[in-house]
Amino acid sequence: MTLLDDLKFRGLVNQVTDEEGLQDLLDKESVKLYCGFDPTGDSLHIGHLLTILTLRRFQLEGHKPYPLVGGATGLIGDPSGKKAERTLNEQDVVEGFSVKIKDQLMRFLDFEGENGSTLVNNYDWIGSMTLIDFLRDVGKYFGLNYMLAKDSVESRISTGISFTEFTYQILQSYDFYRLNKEEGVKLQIGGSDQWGNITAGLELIRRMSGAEETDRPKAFGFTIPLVTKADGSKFGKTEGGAIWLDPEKTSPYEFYQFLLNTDDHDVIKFLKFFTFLSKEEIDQLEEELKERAHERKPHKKLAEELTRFVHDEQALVQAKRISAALFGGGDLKTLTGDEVLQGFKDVPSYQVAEGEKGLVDLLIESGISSSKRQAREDINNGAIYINGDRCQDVDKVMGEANKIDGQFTIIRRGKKKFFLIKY
Ligand code: 383
Repeated sequence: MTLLDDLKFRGLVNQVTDEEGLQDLLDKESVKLYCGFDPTGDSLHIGHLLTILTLRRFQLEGHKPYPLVGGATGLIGDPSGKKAERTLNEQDVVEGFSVKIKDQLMRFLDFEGENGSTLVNNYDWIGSMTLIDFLRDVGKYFGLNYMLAKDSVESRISTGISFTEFTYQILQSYDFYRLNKEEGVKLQIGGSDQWGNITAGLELIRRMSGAEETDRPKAFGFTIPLVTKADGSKFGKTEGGAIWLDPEKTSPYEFYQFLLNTDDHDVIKFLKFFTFLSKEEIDQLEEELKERAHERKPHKKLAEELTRFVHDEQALVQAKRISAALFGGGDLKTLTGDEVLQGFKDVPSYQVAEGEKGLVDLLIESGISSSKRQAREDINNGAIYINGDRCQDVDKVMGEANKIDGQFTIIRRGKKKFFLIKY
């Protein structure tokens, strides 16, 4: 199967400027391709992952990715797909974000070997450009009507768009031109929201390099679809916010659980999008879903593959251990302190003083039970669990033996109310 056929099988081809031409080029040489990421936050999120994985698919077939950090464009703000004007971030904030985004990109692509990636930052060429040069050498190639007709602008005419964001398409176009001219980059990829900016770049390359003579463009554009869900809700958002790739913002356990909870209607599509499993393996899992849906094998595979890719094997093992301890009848007492913190990040927690303490006092001090009477009643009724074990002893004295990894006690009241005691 050729790379393009594989991308088609996965549903990853949204639009291509000249499919036949691109196929020829990919057959002929190791193609340099790029995709940009603006530092608008301190981490990439799961919405960015599909383009990163697509860069990786090209790389695995021998092509050379140029991930680009938008140190300059991040100071301006892309109006594509945005309903309202963005607020500008301070320059030092954008610089800080750039470093973080760069570090993340470095983890997902190979930087060694013949087709090792080259990381670039458009601040390196846009940052030092003068206004006069910009207007004379680049702006002159852009017709106002052409710019106004772009979706990103057209959709904002009635609600408003600043000159700053209006100009964005010229900057991204200039990047493509620069990378094409200086590095021989011939392909830009992005999500479907980037189609307007990508085609504007191709137009600029054509005009500035005078490539009209040849009947085929010197460069190509390719977009992948936006990730949509069968139920129409937005992918990658939970009650707790976005699913981030930074383990400090979304723990590997949360990341794993998010994927494990994928809807049956989406799971095969997501396996194609997000994993490197072969067509045969995915077909097999589709059968599993039909025959033994309750076993959730495809969901487990999706969560495993992607947690391992974004985090690592150890993080995956932890995520599975936490999941088993919480939902699979596993033993809470065998978790490490770090695993407890991941698994119980969102439950109420209480800091209590060290030393021996009666269970009744602990329940009151931490606010789990509202009064001494209530605490005794809860214990007598069998509603209180210490680290997963029911405790009906009202005289129970808590000690070292009730701590997990010497740091925590997990109290459960009733079926599902968890509390984390920290010492
Ligand atoms: C900047 C300079 C370039 C080329 C691209 C850019 C960034 C681009 C953009 N991309 C999004 C982002 O940065 O705004 N103008 O958050 C997202 N991408 C990728 C993909 C996506 C897009 O980083 O669809 C989702 O992740 O293209 O929204 O010279």
